[in-house]
Amino acid sequence: MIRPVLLALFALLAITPAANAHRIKTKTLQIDHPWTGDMAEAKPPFDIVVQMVIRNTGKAADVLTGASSPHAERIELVHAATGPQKAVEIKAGARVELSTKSVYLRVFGFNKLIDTYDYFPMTLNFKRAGAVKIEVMVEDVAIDLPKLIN
Ligand SMILES: [Cu+2]
Repeated sequence: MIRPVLLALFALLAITPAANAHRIKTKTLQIDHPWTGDMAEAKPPFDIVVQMVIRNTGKAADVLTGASSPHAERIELVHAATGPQKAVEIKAGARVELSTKSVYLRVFGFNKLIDTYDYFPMTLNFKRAGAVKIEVMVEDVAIDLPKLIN
């Protein structure tokens, strides 16, 4: 016999928005919706761009120093206007958006076609929080690869 309480719980689970599921939390960081564009018919290896929002919920500044993925030759922080960048500081309480409008993660030599709405693994490296594993979603939109400066 299924009790009404259980039924109510199932109903709640069913309406939980998908966006809430795509948040990675550590003690001091909250990473929302890391994503890349539709890979369409790209032929591996190819370059992609990864965007996300990082919030520092801790009491001390942290610094994103790099990233890696088993599917990537290498990943670099790149500023759309000024080129390669060593790190991105996220002050205590601050929110930083990694996007092609400013600083973004540029993935070189991605070696696998991932279907739209699927995910691939990436590790972000922070000075304080250390290695943080995330899953990057392949969205149903195209991202133009910004021209590389330098
Ligand atoms: Cu997401």
